[in-house]
Amino acid sequence: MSKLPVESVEIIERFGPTLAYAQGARVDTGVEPDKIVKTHCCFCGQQCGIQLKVLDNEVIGFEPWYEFPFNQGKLCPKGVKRYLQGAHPDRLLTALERNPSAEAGFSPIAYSDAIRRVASEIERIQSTYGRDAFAILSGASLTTEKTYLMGKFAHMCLRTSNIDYNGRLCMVSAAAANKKAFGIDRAASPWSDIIGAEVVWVSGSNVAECSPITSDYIWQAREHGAKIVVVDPRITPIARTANVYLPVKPGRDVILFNGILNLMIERDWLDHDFIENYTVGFEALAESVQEWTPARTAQATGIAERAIRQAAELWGTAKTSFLVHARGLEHHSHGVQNVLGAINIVLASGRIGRPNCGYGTITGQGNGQGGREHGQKADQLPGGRDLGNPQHRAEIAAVWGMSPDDLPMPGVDAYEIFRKIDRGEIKGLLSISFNPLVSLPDNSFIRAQLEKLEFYTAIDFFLNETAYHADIVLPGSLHEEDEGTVTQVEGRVIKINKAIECPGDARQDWIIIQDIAAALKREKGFTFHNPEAIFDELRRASAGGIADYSGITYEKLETQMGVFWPCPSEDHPGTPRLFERESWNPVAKGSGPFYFPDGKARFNIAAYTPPAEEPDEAYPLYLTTGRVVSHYLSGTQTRRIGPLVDQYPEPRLEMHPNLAEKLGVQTGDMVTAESRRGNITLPVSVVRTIRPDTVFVPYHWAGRKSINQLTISAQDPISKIPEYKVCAVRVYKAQNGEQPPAPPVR
Ligand SMILES: Nc1nc2c(c(=O)[nH]1)N[C@H]1C(S)=C(S)[C@@H](COP(=O)(O)OP(=O)(O)OC[C@H]3O[C@@H](n4cnc5c(=O)[nH]c(N)nc54)[C@H](O)[C@@H]3O)O[C@H]1N2
Ligand SMILES: Nc1nc2c(c(=O)[nH]1)N[C@H]1C(S)=C(S)[C@@H](COP(=O)(O)OP(=O)(O)OC[C@H]3O[C@@H](n4cnc5c(=O)[nH]c(N)nc54)[C@H](O)[C@@H]3O)O[C@H]1N2
Ligand code: SF4
Ligand SMILES: [Mo]
Repeated sequence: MSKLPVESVEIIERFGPTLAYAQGARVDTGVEPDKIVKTHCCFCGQQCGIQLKVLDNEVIGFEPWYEFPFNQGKLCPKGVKRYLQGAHPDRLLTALERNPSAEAGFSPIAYSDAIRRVASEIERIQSTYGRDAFAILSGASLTTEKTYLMGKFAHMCLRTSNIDYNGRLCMVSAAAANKKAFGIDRAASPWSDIIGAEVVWVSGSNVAECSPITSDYIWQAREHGAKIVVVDPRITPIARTANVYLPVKPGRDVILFNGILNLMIERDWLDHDFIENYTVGFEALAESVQEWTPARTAQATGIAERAIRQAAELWGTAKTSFLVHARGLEHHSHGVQNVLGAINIVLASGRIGRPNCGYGTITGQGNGQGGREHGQKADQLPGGRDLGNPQHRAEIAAVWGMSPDDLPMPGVDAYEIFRKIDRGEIKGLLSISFNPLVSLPDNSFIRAQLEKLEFYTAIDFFLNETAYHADIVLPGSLHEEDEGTVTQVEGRVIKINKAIECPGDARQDWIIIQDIAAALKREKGFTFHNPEAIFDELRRASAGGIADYSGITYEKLETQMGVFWPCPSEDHPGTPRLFERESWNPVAKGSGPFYFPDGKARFNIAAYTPPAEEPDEAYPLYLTTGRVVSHYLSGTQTRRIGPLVDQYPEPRLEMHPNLAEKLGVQTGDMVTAESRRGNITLPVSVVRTIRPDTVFVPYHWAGRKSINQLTISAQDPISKIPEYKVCAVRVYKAQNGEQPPAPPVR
């Protein structure tokens, strides 16, 4: 059964006009709503509280929710405009089946027929090629209930090893490093600790555009006199107000942290008591950073030695501090080492686990935190347990009422799933809340693999670019069409409330998954009647694990406006600040507050390895990629919200005036950027806010506007995160403003 080739690019051109605007939406004109629903934003990991105004089963606007403690009514442009997406004409209202001709696209099909077809293809593929030949790609925009159900569906219903999720592209470097250093993967401190910190250190995070409410916390700190240090190859909005800005050469952060630690040791800016009593491994680390003298650090990072010394002194002498980082540190083939470097300077300072001191990665996806805890990760079981650990397998098998021997062994990461398709080991795929054709690096490889699948089904509320390649598309639910929980950036579990019913034949995602299980006649364990029932099982499954939710109830979430995990019993208040000496800790038997048997944190030697691809004569510039404030991820949602499209209609390439002069281009000119994998032609934006050896392009667009045509599929050996933040390119003025042909699909 071979797949009909469908070129995404052509489809985008055909469907072009409807992609851009949410014309159908009723705009808030002060009409009295039927009801107002307190819930949270559907986009980033800040999960701002918002009140949705609902009229006739349509979200028509919003009101600020001032009482919700995290954002206190504040919202960014995406949160303000999110309500426009629901009424978009592209909203999937029926299941779709691919027509037998590539020209004709899809036709609506009855929901029950679509489910039957999915089940029979799963059955056929698993019985012909083995259980692991059917893979699942899941997402961290889903509620925690759904992510739990996806893990259970893969491991218990399909018994396939091959499930992974889009958090693999996101916070896994931080997760791996946090587990190595602290034994737990969660922000160490609530954001309220930022406000009273003397120094706030921000590495690789464009907070003003990507975690706007976090910038508000940093501004409040500054108003209280805090000094701000920002490390980024670009002078992002937060960097413009920093006391010390360090314009690091892409891929060198670990060197910088090692250089800072070298100075902390030399000047004795260390908390000896903390290091001795609550950590292990400092001596070996101290020896390893000897080589990173200020002069060598400056030379390797491209930062002036004076600025490095200033930053070290601010950090070293502070009494309270908060260090945050995001993907600029983590999206590297040595992302875990970068994060370990950051954690080392925090531990050496001893400023963690007490008021006004803290550390955390800024979670990206809406449920980036909850979505990485309960079993949709390739090697994971609920409660942050390990699929490879016999005791953990037995614990979860007991909750699920199955034999541990029937649980599959750990599978592979999301990119490796595509390599397995290439090798013919995976023949079928179900994806939910993931758009890999836009979001994975070197995406012409991904397109080729989608064409090799014998069967592919996607669950989404829009026909995203990956779903163009599906055989069956199932209409899932928007955030406001379902209830459940998510865990936001600080580790606070919160409640998402349903505002409207799914339109047409669309269904809540968890119902779709249970319908597939029933059609497979494997419904045991998949007969939940509502998200709360799933949550109650999740609570039991998480009990005794590191990510312990057992004491959290929907009622508690509503009345307390969120509960921080771990929360091991119903009378437990939750744990806003980790690593306080008196904090509850199921693992530590020793005297320390960290999540290892001896209670001590681990220093880890953080080694420098260069990025997988460095500039050379043929490709002399660094390309780094990321985001802009008005678009979200692969753009499936925000490219359909008119006012956000108007703010930033298409990708632009940022370059420094010195480079622009060398290339003979000005703002607005079309340039072509080329890597060893692909090319893109787009307008240039000449800015003084970027290193002259680096160009930046946001990644929210598809087809020939996707910068992931150029990025490299190199991955961190531990976390398997792709190296989105560094590859080598050449850039030149586009001939007659035209785009060269795309390289042939490999
Ligand atoms: N507007 C908006 N907000 C979002 C999202 C979105 O798509 N749009 N997505 C959400 C998600 S899932 C995520 S993961 C977060 C991402 O949030 P961020 O990580 O803050 O955003 P990015 O733009 O990916 O990258 C951050 C910064 O890293 C810098 N950088 C590049 N290379 C390096 C390097 O080698 N070292 C250092 N120190 N910095 C480097 C870039 O210049 C950029 O300013 O945002 C979340 N919020
Ligand atoms: N070049 C480059 N590439 C990157 C990055 C970068 O910095 N540079 N960043 C990476 C990062 S950090 C991330 S997180 C990834 C994100 O990449 P993806 O996860 O692929 O991006 P999304 O746009 O979130 O795609 C999710 C899909 O889920 C759908 N969806 C959202 N909510 C729900 C829901 O509740 N139910 C269902 N059924 N569907 C839902 C949306 O409509 C969308 O089609 O991109 C990565 N790609
Ligand atoms: S900061 Fe994030 S959660 Fe808050 S409104 Fe903006 S996109 Fe939504
Ligand atoms: Mo992300």
